[in-house]
Amino acid sequence: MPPVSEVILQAAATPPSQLTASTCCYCGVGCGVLIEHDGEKILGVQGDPSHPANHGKLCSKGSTLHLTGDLDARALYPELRLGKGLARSRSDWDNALDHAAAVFTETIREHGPDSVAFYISGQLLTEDYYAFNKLARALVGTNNIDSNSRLCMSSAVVGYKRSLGADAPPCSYEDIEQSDCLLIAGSNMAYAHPILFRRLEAAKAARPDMQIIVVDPRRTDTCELADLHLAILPGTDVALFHGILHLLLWEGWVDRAYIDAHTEGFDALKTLVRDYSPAAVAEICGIEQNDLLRAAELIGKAPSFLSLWCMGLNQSTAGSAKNSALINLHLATGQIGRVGAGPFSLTGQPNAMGGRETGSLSNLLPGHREAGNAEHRAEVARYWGVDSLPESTGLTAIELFEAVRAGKIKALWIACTNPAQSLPDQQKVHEALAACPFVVVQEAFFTTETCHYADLLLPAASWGEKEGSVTNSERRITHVRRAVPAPAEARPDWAITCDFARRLEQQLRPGLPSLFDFDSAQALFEEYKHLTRDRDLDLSGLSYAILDNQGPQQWPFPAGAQHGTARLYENGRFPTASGRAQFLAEPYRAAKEQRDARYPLLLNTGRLRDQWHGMSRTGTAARLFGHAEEAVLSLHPDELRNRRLEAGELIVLRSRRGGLILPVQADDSVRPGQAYLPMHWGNRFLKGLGTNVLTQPAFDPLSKQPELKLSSVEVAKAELPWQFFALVEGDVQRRFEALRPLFEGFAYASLTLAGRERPALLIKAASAVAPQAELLAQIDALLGVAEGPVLAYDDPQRTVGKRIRIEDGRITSIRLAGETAARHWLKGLWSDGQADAGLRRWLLAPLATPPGSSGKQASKILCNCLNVSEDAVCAGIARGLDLNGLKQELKCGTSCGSCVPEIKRLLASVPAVVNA
Ligand SMILES: Nc1nc2c(c(=O)[nH]1)N[C@H]1C(S)=C(S)[C@@H](COP(=O)(O)OP(=O)(O)OC[C@H]3O[C@@H](n4cnc5c(=O)[nH]c(N)nc54)[C@H](O)[C@@H]3O)O[C@H]1N2
Ligand SMILES: Nc1nc2c(c(=O)[nH]1)N[C@H]1C(S)=C(S)[C@@H](COP(=O)(O)OP(=O)(O)OC[C@H]3O[C@@H](n4cnc5c(=O)[nH]c(N)nc54)[C@H](O)[C@@H]3O)O[C@H]1N2
Ligand code: SF4
Ligand SMILES: [Mo]
Repeated sequence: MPPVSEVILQAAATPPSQLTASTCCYCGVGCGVLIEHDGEKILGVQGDPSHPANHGKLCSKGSTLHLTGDLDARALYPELRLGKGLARSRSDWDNALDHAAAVFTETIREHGPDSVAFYISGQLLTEDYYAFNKLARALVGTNNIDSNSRLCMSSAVVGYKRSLGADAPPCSYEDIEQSDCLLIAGSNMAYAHPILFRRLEAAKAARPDMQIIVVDPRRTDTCELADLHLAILPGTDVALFHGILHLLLWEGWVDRAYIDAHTEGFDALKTLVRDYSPAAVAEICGIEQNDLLRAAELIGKAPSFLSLWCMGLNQSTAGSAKNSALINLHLATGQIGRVGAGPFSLTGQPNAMGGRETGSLSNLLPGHREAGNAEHRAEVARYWGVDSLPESTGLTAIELFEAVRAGKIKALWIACTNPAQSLPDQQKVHEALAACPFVVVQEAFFTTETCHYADLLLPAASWGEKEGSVTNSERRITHVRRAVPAPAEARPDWAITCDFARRLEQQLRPGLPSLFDFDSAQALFEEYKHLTRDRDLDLSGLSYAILDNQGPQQWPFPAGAQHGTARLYENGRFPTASGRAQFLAEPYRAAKEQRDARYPLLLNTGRLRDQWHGMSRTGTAARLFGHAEEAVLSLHPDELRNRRLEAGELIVLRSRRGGLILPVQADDSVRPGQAYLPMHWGNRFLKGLGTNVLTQPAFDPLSKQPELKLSSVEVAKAELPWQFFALVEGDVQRRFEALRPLFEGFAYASLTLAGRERPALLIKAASAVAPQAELLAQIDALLGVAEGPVLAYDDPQRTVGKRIRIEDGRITSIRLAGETAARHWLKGLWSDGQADAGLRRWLLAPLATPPGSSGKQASKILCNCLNVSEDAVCAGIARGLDLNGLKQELKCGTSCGSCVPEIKRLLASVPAVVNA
């Protein structure tokens, strides 16, 4: 601590901080944030009390936003590669965009407009999205523009459109709170939509009669709120929903009057579900018949019934069928268009909705129109003042990258997404990117796997640095405001896109008035909004001024409206040709890839609580690794036992498409026969091509959404006796960049961050034999253990070596080679800021484990806000504390609340000492 006078002086010298109301850039809940800044730098973040999504609350990710985004990881200047195999070098905007326009022009002239493609993102703002869409369709003349929403929401889009006639989630967040019965299917909202989950927790506490059913193959933290958890076998949801409808019919719990007045197609569905008897369904889904009956009864008897779903339904080769089978239940019971009722798809990314509205999937056009519909094309072409829009079908994400690999796409523009981490079947994606003649990557962080392939890297402004609008899961549009300028030469996405487009139109439409004469995000919004007029989403009555004066609004908000629309279909009329909702009668079809003798486990992938996707942003904050330190595969304890594996051992995880080496852990929330791996790992943080080297590119026939939740795999012990561990404090991003390439030669290498106030780089690696001494010397130099105040012990014969740097009485760097048993003890000493007296004695002796040390790993941090570990919580429980006691004594769970479900789970599983 500096002397008090200094603190005051410092405070007096810094300009007063300001607050700018904006949004969180992570999930689709769409929380409002107040960004605290000094006009230059972001200093802090608070929940916006006036925002209707979160009323002032933020989760563990939102509340740490100001700790992320290390400038050392940001893309700061345009960079251009002048030939394959050469390194990229710094360029300037004029050069960079002229070059891009020249390459695109040449490619389009030589190979036609469909030889170029745009792959964009649900994390762009609506205005960015609109600019890209106009660029691709009106100027280039291609429908090859797709977004990562193809991996995320496209099954829900198909579901809503087929069943209800338009792509519109009909509910509001209030409906979740007011519902009597909730079905949460394939959504781990405790991790993925935490603030909405907090709202649900509060609603359930206030009305304990509210019934919650969770459908998920895993026992997730979301199950902490469940009255009934159906741990169905992966991919069997359609059978489950048909089985429930079968029972609703049998018991007379359907709403005949609603069906007759407002729907079509019920008879065919009735015939279909006759075959879905409780016995058959229980067998297919791997659940108890009684649980199935109970689910049907809860739904059938509930005064109001609402369902929430996310990737467990959408990311499937049966994604469209799963969506429609679930919506069928709402139509059959008349549970839609009423308070507390309706089929409510949760959106993943902050502006997944905006992408759908502006038509940024290859098959869509702005204003919920269809690219395949001639009338829609003519309407949009007229509005844009071009002759026509392209007719040829655009490629969807998986097909698009396949076309890149096949050499059909010769210039690819990627913005705000990291396909070299997030698409399935990564081996092929990397091949595609390596083979593509010209790859442009518009990115905020240069560290992503995709940036490696960029021939042109364009630095984008990011959270807090850009203006525009976003739509959250409940159709609510918020004005995103800029707090600080973007660093160095980074620019807002819409500005990059429009600047490029203006250069391209000089080549492709010389002499004609510009289609991209926009000088602000607002100008784009104003043009875009009129394309929604008289469409189901009509938001033509909105403006930035209304959003500023009246706060965030839910569409539809037509011209002249006084307020937005909380709930759709209240009058039972649907935007279909007949005005009636459609029942869809599609049978359950098992996923093609199943367990077999060679690949006996089904791999499921999904989110961690504190990481976001490829971790370009969350992975810069050491604190966010406190909850999950590294990539680990979860297997049921029985599966470990069967394979004679110990928790913590390295394994080779293999699918038909590729393999990964990483440690395994025992986890009884995963059923035997299954495995779980977080989706976040790519080649940066874990050597190999990441989680998605294993996953399948098979996709749903209608939505083209890939099967990211189900791949068959096998697990075997990895024999890698030579082990390495290092931890080095300070300057983490630069050290990361310098050290990461040196670990290419190791079979296993994990590089993550650790610590809180003193962030450190944490490295674990292993190989069959010791590496060359020169490589180790290079690594040591970067770790700061090659010289200076370093304690060292080397046993070259056993290729064992230990080095520890001590400064000011504290450990600042650790390197263990050959043998790493002391790593937990040493990491503990580092974290406590000490250099134990026994350290020197231990170091100089050829002992593996330190004297008096348990060798036990420090437990994970449950409460990231107040730094409370799992061990501390377990000790509290053992002393007899309940949730309130733990909150009072340890303070855990009292800030953002993200850890409360996990604490409850521990309370249910750790025996308390009676009378302690
Ligand atoms: N912390 C965090 N939050 C996020 C994100 C993040 O990266 N990190 N990303 C955001 C985005 S873009 C998205 S799309 C959402 C995703 O939000 P969610 O979909 O809730 O998250 P996931 O963990 O991908 O998957 C949800 C659950 O589906 C289950 N599941 C797997 N297979 C099946 C099945 O066949 N049937 C059923 N019923 N369930 C199955 C998995 O076990 C998993 O628990 O999260 C958003 N929020
Ligand atoms: N195995 C498996 N794979 C999955 C999933 C899964 O559940 N399992 N989920 C899928 C889903 S639902 C999704 S949504 C995808 C997500 O996959 P991606 O879209 O690849 O995820 P992100 O890492 O969020 O990528 C966004 C990129 O944009 C950059 N960025 C941030 N802000 C800005 C900005 O303002 N402008 C620009 N230009 N760039 C910016 C970030 O640094 C980051 O690299 O992953 C999919 N992949
Ligand atoms: S729930 Fe968390 S991650 Fe999602 S928008 Fe709110 S603060 Fe951000
Ligand atoms: Mo997503």
